[in-house]
Amino acid sequence: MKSVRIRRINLQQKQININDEFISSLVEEGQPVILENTENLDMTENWKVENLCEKMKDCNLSIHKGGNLTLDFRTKNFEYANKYPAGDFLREVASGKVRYLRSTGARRKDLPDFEKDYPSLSSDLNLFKPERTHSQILRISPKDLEIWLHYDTLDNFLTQTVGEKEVLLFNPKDAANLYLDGDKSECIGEVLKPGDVLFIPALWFHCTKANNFSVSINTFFKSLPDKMYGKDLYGNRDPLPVEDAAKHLQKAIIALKQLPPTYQHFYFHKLGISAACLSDNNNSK
Ligand code: AKG
Repeated sequence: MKSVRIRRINLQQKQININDEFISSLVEEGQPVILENTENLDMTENWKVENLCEKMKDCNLSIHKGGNLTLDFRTKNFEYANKYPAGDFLREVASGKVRYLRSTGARRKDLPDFEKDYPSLSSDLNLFKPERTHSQILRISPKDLEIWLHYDTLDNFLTQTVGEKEVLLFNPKDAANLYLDGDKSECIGEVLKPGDVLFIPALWFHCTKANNFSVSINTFFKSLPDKMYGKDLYGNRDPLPVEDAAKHLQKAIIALKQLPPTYQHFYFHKLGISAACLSDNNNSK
């Protein structure tokens, strides 16, 4: 398996301000990058568990609760618990219990908005917010908690504020053979330290493991034209043109299924080949 070192950009050394122009250049490049030496994002001292308990004392949380540190969305080896007092949650996380916060909005249908939902925390940080931010999500995990491999359809900044977190990333090009062909898979494993910000381009598969008590905030933002996004609470709904294409594809499959198996096989293959040609053309532009 080919392992590639992820690029790190030291913001202070390079005198870079994170602004929308810089963000557009990252999106254009389409590669994961760690931004390090960011100002005022390392909360190791300010957000010790007892400080967090005080700052979040009025919060009731919707959390993931389970018995296995490897959370798996497909087998749902956890349950959701609502109205969980933040103090109980934080102390349980600190003692290593399987609890995980992926913050939700004020009401179930609201998008998470870290600044609005947790003002006592957000006022401590100098967290940048891209102009086209979709949602900002607070994530708190115990030591050794692993999050399943997945991709999101929005671009993302994952900001590490307390503790270390390992992140494994896979290029979307490897989607078809992530598990099968190690030779062709590109694997990028990295450790995020407090103050690091990882840019995860849309569609890059990622999974994480907290090395210790960990607090992160992730910011989903949009980079396709607005009209391509549907209503989406979690940042993982396919762009509308993809949903449209899927409907056409479904129609194509129904049409081809009228034919005898030999014809079906031949024409599925033939249409598959033309789809591959189309993507080659796109790549060479
Ligand atoms: C994301 O930012 O999309 C993640 O999946 C982060 C999960 C985590 O670090 O807890």
